[in-house]
Amino acid sequence: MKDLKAFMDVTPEIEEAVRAGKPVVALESTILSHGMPYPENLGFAREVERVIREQGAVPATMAVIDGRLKAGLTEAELLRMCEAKGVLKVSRRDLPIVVAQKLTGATTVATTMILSQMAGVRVFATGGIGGVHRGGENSMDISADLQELAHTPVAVVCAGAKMILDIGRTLEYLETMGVPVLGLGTDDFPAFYCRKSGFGVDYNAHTPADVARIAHAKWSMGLGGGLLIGNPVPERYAMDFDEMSAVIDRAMAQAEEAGVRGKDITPFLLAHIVELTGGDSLKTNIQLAYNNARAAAQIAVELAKL
Ligand code: PSU
Ligand code: MN
Repeated sequence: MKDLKAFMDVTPEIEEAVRAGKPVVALESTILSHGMPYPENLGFAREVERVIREQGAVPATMAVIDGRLKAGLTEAELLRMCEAKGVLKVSRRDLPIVVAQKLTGATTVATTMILSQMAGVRVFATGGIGGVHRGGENSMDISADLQELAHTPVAVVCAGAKMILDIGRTLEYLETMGVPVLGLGTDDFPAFYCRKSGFGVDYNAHTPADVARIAHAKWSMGLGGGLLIGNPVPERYAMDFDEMSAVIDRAMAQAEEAGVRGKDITPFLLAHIVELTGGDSLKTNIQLAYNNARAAAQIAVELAKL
């Protein structure tokens, strides 16, 4: 990456781990600033880092603070992301603006992948990815996350995609862009709150070691680009598919009524889904993200051996 030091601050711990080839796991900050309410997000932000350390990997939460790209946040910076006052949602197209204007923003999956590549981090844990929105064939609302997965060499562990998206078209798009979609111990691409979406993955990679070997093969051959790993929410935290479908339909009707568009759609829907489920969806969201952090750390540990 060009002139990394001019734009990015990597904590000494992360820099040292990357240099030594030790396992590091990236985390996004949009899930904090625009995906979960305060103060639950702060408890989550701390715990998810602990979960990664427990597996023997180093967490690297990404963000843009006063125009500086950050890999690894201080406690004060984490708090700032969680309070989310004036914190923008930063995808690829927003990055030059927040940097040049010295603004503060939370990184989406796409931007977290970019910052991961800059910092030399190859594995990233999130909750759900962006994708082709329902009605995307008309609105052309397709998250930049999908293009990033096509081009940026990071393995992204997620719990699938929410039913606010058109999961079938999201998977078709990923196929077109040449992104391997793996299940971690599952044949089904998960649907975030639920373990199954009704759509299959390309390949059931049964263990973190399998995922690491596949990622290593992809990058060793010079194929570049990312991989998407679907890791289903643990059974005891999973929600009922039909119930969640109804909730999501209602949230989408509310968005339509409020005339919400573009980058504000996802945060709007996430907040309304939490409200409509009386907070149950937040508990599931938090647990699936821990589950992904654990799996991502195990993949990073395996990758470090290759
Ligand atoms: N989906 C979720 N939770 C999230 C997001 C998506 O279930 O928090 C966030 C992620 O940061 C993702 C972004 O990268 O929203 C996608 O936004 P958009 O569709 O505007 O690209
Ligand atoms: Mn969009």
